[in-house]
Order: sequence, then C-alpha cells, then structure tokens
Amino acid sequence: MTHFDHERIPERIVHARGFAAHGEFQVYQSMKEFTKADFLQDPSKTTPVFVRFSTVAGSKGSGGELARDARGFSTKFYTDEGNYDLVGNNIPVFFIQDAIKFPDLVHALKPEPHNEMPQAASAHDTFWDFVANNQEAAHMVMWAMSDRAIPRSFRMMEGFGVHTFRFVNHKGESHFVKFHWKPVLGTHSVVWDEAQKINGKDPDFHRRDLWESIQDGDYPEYELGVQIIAEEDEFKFDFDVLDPTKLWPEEDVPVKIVGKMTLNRNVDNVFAETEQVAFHPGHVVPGIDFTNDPLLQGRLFSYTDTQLIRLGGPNFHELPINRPVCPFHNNQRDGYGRQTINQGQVSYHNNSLAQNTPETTPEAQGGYKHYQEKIEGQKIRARSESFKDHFSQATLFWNSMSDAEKEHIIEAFSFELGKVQSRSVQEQIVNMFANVSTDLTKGFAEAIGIEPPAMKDNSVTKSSPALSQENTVHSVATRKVAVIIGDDFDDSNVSSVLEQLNNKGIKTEILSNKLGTVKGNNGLAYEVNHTFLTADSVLFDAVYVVGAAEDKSFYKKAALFVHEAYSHFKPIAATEAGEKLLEVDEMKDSLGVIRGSASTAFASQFIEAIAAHRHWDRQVE
Ligand code: HDD
Repeated sequence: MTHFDHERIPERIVHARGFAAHGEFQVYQSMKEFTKADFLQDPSKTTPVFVRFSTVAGSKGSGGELARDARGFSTKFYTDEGNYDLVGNNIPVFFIQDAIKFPDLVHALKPEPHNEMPQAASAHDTFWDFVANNQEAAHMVMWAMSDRAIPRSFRMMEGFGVHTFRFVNHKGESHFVKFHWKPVLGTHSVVWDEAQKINGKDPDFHRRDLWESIQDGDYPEYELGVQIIAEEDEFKFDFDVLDPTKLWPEEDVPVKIVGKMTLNRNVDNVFAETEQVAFHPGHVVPGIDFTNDPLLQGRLFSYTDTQLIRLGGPNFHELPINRPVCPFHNNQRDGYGRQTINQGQVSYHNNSLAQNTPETTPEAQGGYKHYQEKIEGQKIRARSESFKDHFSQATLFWNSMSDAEKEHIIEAFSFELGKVQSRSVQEQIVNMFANVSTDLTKGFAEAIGIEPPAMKDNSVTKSSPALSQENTVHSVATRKVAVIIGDDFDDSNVSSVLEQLNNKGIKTEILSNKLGTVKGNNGLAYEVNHTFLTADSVLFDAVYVVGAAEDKSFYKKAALFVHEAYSHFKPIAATEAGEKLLEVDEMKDSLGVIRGSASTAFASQFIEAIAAHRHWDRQVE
C-alpha cells in the first residue's frame, strides 16, 4: 500500500503530455569536415536513439493531442562517447530570445491561475497579453497559428534543434550549425475543425498512430539535415544568426541531408521509459558545442534543475533509460536512489592511492573540450541591437504560405482572439500584427469586430518556398482509408481496388453500421473493423464509399461521415451505389472526388487524390 501511495511523480512543467519510441540513427556520409562527433563519422555505424514527442502546454492527462500547440521533438543518441540530446520542437523558432523570460511565457500560456482554465490551449487572455507585450513572439506566433501546430501525426512533422549550435572538427575549427529532422512521409497537418473533433473522438490519436505504425512495421523515418554557416560569415545576414526567433531560410543556407533515423521499437513501459527519460540540451559529445544564444545558455541551467525535483534527486542519470551505453567513470557518489555500487577507497581527484583515477579523459583520447571562443568587450546583461527586428521573418513566413495556408492562419487568429475577453488585448494584437501583414490583420480584425489600423509599412517581400507545406513530400504510404460498406453491396471489383490501394502501402479499414461480417451480392465478405459509432471520419485520411443495398439507416449515417470528410477537404471515392451520398452537386464535381465503377483507373485516380493530402480548392470555391 505504501508503494502505491507514492506511485506519482511531478509531471514536467512543460511538455508533460508525451509519447516515445526507440530507434536507430545512421549517418549517410562522414561529417568529418565539420565535426569530430563519433556518431557522425561512419556510415556503417548504427547509434541507438530514444525519441519523445510532446505537446507543450497541456498537463500530462490533458485531453487531446491535437491541441493547437508546438510539438516537442527530443532525441537522445546513445553514442559511444556518451549521450547526445537534441531537444527540439516542430517549429524552428522560439517565442522569446532570452531564457529568463521562459517562466513568464509559460505562466501566460498555461491555464490562468485563478480558475485553471483553459487546459492545453493558448486561446485565452494571458497568452495573448504576453504576446502583445513581448513582441519578439511575433514570428513563432505565426507558426503556432499555422497548420504546423496541428500535425497529422508525429511521423509527418519536421523537427528543429532551434538554436544555433557549433560543430567542431578534429582541427579545432568551428562552424555554426542548425539541425533539422525531415520526415520521409512529408510534413502534413489536419484542419482546425477536425483537430477539435479528433480530441474528442480519440484523444490519443498521435500516440496511437505512432504505436500502431511501429507495431505494423511501418517504421517512422526522419532524415537529419544540417545548415552550416562558417564563423567568418556570421555577420553576412540581415538577422543575427544567434537569435532564436530567426530561422535561416533554406534557399539561402541549404539543408544538407546527412543521415536517417528510424523508429522501430515501442517502449515496454511508459513510466519507466517515456516518463523517466531526462533530456538536456547540455548533454553534448565532443564535436558539438554551444553558442552564445541567450536562450540556449539559460536552458543549460534549467534542464538539470528540473530533473532534480521531477525525478527525485541527482541520480536520475542512472535510470536505465538515461544511462549512457559507453563506459563512464566519475567521482559522483551517494544521493537518493543511487544505483551504482562503486568499489574502492577513493572518490576524489587528484589522488595517489588510485594512481590518480578516475580522471577526465584528455582531449587527445577523445575527451570533451569546449571550443575556445575569443571574446573582446564588455559582458553586460542587455539585449543586443541585432535582436530588435521582430517582424521581418514573421512577414517572410506569411509571404511563403499558399492561399489555403494563409486562410487557415487568419481563421486561427480569429478563433484564438475570439476567445479572448479583453477588448484592449484584442486591439493590441491587431495593432501588433499590422506590422507583419495588413492582409492578415484585416482578415482577423474583421472576424473579431475590430477596425484594422491604417496600413503600416512593411517592405519585406521575400518568401521561402520551403516553409509551405504545399511543397513537401506527398506520399500515400500508411494513409488510412475508411471503406464504407453495407450488406448486399455490389462486390464487383471491390477487392481489386482495395488490393491496388494496399499495394501502395495504403491502409484500408472496413466501416459499417454493425460489427461482424458484411456480404456482397456475389458472396464477397469482409470483416467489419469499425461501426459509425466507434469510428469517425476525422480519424481517416480518405473515404471509399462502396455502398450497400437500399438501407435507409446505413445511408443516413454514411452520409454524415462522407459530408464531414468532404468538409475537411479529404479525398473521396464512390462507386455507383455510393454516389447517392454525394447528393450535393458541388460535391460530385469537386477535385479529389472520384466517381465511377471500380476499375484500375478508378483506383489510380483515388491514389493520386490521396497523395494530394487535402483538396483545398474546395475552400476557395
Ligand atoms: Fe524546454 C522540456 C524544447 C526552451 C525549460 N523543452 C522541454 C522538452 C522539449 C523542449 C522538447 C521536453 C523534453 C522531454 O520530452 O522530456 N524548450 C524546448 C525548445 C526550446 C525550449 C525547442 C527553445 C528553443 N525550455 C526552454 C527554455 C527553458 C526550458 C528557455 C527554461 C529556461 N524545457 C524546460 C524545462 C523542461 C523542458 C522546464 C520541462 C521538463 C524537462 O525540461 O525535462 O526544463
């Protein structure tokens, strides 16, 4: 009973709701020119990894993984030189420039303290008040209001190290580096109405997707990319390369793809692994070092500190999930929950009784040595002038969006600010974002009944096509299709269409009005996977309506399902019997709606429509 009484530990102060998996990493070619990091040298070497994805704002048990939020993307590489942690997000920039503001940011974002509402949402007064009064947040807010904040799955989102780090090679030369994870399936999102419904229908939607794809052998894959800037080029850009509210446009500094990570094993126990894993941007290996980014500097303090309370003392690094896989030795001793039984008399340095061991490995033998940066001038606590432009890259982001993506951003601002009670905060935000784009502000100011301000001058016309999800990889592999079938369906060619989809790696699941078996008019039978009660259109990427014999109740439920899928811009295929569900003429003739008798051409068109992900032209109609 006593053990049971103590089974809970404090949840993470941010990123509390997370899910993780094991995997491995391999570099494509040696990165020797830039870094001496051992795990980035040899393409034949496999490095084990553990990756935890998370939402930021919600508590551990918060309902709904589809909250509008950044997603954490933390990777622990268990290298032969010790653990390297890349503790990033799915958004390449951050809300603030200086870590000392992090507690304020999180206080403003979390549920308001007097009534603890709202859970897992930024759509409330304190968050937007913080933004209006800390305008460095402008750029990340644009990302948070975009489709990036509602990913289709953990497998379909990018990851970013955010900060500028340093690569150091064997000659001691340093380069600035930014890390990227590029999902092999492309970067895809759902729409906001869908996100809210998924949160109710399956609050575990993202973790279920990850868990099931690993179980099915559809291992999530991400390529590691690096952007590199030579130290001497530090001042060649129109932004400060150490400012964490800025990205390096990929068109100016190309992302070099250098390796691949594959997640191939689910955890055995969520508490022991996912909950107890302790990430830290300060866990570095020789060849990777820090920069003077003031956000990174503050993180280097915070992550050890938080584990002390969360995991109950200084021995959290001895928990199985946190332990390095390489030999290690130090003079750390004792403390709560000590696991190692150290031998011998000596636990100090320098010593003569143990021939001066253990000692820090000298650099020549692979030990860590920080890059020695030459610095001149005063060290003061102040924000650099070069950190003062908060709007240019927010506009760059806006300029890079497709029409549909822009529309979604306007809707997101309209939703979030529509929930804000304070008229003054709403007005401040309208004024602030007029610095980013007048089209954007006009769009959402109207929705919340505020007069947009007179035009403000913003001369940024540049765009970065790499930022638009329209330009991502479009793959059909592992997409989920709901196949709607009722009794006495016309079974000619149904199986060949499903086979054609399955051959492309598309998952088909049978939906009907009751569980059991559905039978076609020529004896073809399918086991039903879900009913209209247990599943919903928001849990699928596309719908294939095979139909049924005349059955009013079947068609009523199926019609709701198909209409919702249509309103979320999803591909729909319907055979003749299923066509009666597409009663609205506009639906019949829309792009992404395939009609006709089941044939090879019909299936191919449907596959093409699925590859497009969503058919935004319906939005413009
Ligand atoms: Fe943080 C957790 C990512 C800024 C303080 N952070 C945490 C996690 C991720 C990030 C992914 C979850 C790790 C896990 O899965 O266990 N954080 C970021 C990124 C940032 C960032 C990408 C900006 C570039 N964080 C940041 C600042 C501070 C913190 C500026 C404080 C000064 N973060 C924490 C923390 C957490 C954390 C309080 C909570 C749990 C933990 O560390 O282990 O220390």
